Amino acid sequence: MSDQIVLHGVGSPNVIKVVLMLEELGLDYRLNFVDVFRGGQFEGDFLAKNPLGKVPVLEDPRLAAPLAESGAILIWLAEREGGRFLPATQPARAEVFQWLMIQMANVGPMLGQYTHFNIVPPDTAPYARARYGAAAEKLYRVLDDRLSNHAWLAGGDYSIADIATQPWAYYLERHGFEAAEYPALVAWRERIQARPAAQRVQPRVDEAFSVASQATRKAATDLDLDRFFHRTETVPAADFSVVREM
Ligand SMILES: N[C@@H](CCC(=O)N[C@@H](CS)C(=O)NCC(=O)O)C(=O)O
Repeated sequence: MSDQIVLHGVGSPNVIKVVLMLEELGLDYRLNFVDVFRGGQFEGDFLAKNPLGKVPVLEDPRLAAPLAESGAILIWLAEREGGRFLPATQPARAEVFQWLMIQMANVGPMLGQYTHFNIVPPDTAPYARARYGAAAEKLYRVLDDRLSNHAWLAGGDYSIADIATQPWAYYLERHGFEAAEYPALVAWRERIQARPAAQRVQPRVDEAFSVASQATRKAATDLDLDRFFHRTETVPAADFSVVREM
């Protein structure tokens, strides 16, 4: 392992949150593109780093082994750097973990599913689309309510809970919701985006992932896309060709 931190990923929110954290901490790191649309996450080399076959994965010379799961990576980096963006004492620490886990267990999975069922043709799974749409709406509302009377998700200070959730907040409009109806969520999202560290994220992500990602998306075969979406023989066929143009 080299002595530089390496973050394996693509330009997705679960990866971007770690890039934001690395920038906030001012750490030296390199981004490595994993070709998820062509099955790079299922290759032996990558599965040895994360048996779940998902990005992000962090390789850090100070770790005994590659580390997967973006929430675990944020906690590791916070503690590695002496507790930055994570209070050392309770009960403030518990509140950060609560909002971090709301992101990991709810915001990410539910918004991710809604994104998926928005991509497939509408008649493929109307029930699933409605179900995850309702879940997404509830979560955007919970976040907006919380942020309407707290500057930061966990209350006191900007923390890894905010860092984990902010990249997901950009799905609000993409999911068809009116930004004006979620003013506190939008103001908080933009407040983070204005931070110098956040300003450095997109250029790094674009340089490392965007061109490569678009190229592999376009080149992905139907079989590649089936594997990416974990489609099985029991799931009805869908036309995923729209993904090539994303
Ligand atoms: N809970 C995981 C989720 C990671 C995840 O879903 N990663 C996606 C990209 S955002 C991925 O690797 N997808 C490829 C696949 O599932 O095959 C985390 O937060 O790190």
